[in-house]
Amino acid sequence: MALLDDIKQNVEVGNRDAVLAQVQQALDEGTTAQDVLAQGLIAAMDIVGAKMEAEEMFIPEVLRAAKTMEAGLGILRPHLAVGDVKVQGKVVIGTVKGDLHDIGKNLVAMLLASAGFDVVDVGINVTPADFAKHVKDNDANFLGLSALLTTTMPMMKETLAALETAGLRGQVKVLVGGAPVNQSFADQIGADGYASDAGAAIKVAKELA
Ligand code: B1M
Repeated sequence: MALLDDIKQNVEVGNRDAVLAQVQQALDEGTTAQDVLAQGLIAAMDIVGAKMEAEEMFIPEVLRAAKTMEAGLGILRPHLAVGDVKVQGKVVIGTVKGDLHDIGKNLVAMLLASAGFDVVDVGINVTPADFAKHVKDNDANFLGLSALLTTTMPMMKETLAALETAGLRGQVKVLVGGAPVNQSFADQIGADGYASDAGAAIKVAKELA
């Protein structure tokens, strides 16, 4: 669809005003929020990622695209609610130590909240000890860990170890995700669940609840 292609291109070049207008236009024309997200916003970040890898785009431009994507997400937010508002449990969610990527984590947090989970987003670059502290302070029964870098994936295992050390592992189900993470890694580190995207995260969290 031409409009979704335009959104994709405008996210890529960081044209915020155009993205805000076009995301709204797409919704007004009856395109679902899920399609705008997948075929417009997320598709753009996949292109940005490929260009970043090929050194055709650099950090300031990537950051601009990321901020533009988040602005578009702001318009989609109320339309992504899944309608089930029964409280499903308390989730602490964050991006692991050494990792500053938060768009995917924010999306997962947003959809979990809209699915009825009580979500405490503790941000980015969170140490294992701080995750354990947040779980304890919030009396959470879920912990969501996001990692976007192969170099930060080991922090997930360290976070599980910190929960164990703090005597909290038994009270909390740990859900992991992020582009380099997969089911076999999740199994290997002893996480309770893995989700490949935000939609799957809700499904897995509900299964674990
Ligand atoms: Co970064 N970066 N980045 N980056 N960046 C990637 C991840 C990379 C794949 C790009 C590439 O080279 N192709 C690459 C990682 C390579 C690797 O490790 N294998 C990379 C790199 C190398 C880096 C730096 C090291 C670059 C440098 O400095 N030389 C640096 C590291 C900084 C750091 O973290 N310490 C860096 C920096 C940045 C920016 C700051 C510029 C910016 C982040 C801005 C921000 O997040 N606020 C950025 C961006 C934007 C990207 C790409 C282009 C896009 C990420 C994104 O937001 N995607 C990314 C390439 C890519 O992924 N295509 C890339 C959209 C988002 C909706 O998807 O985050 O995958 P995603 O989340 C999905 C799923 O993964 C899943 O659900 C989400 C929604 O469907 N999910 C979960 C995520 N968390 C989950 C948790 C769950 C369940 C599911 O349960 C709890």
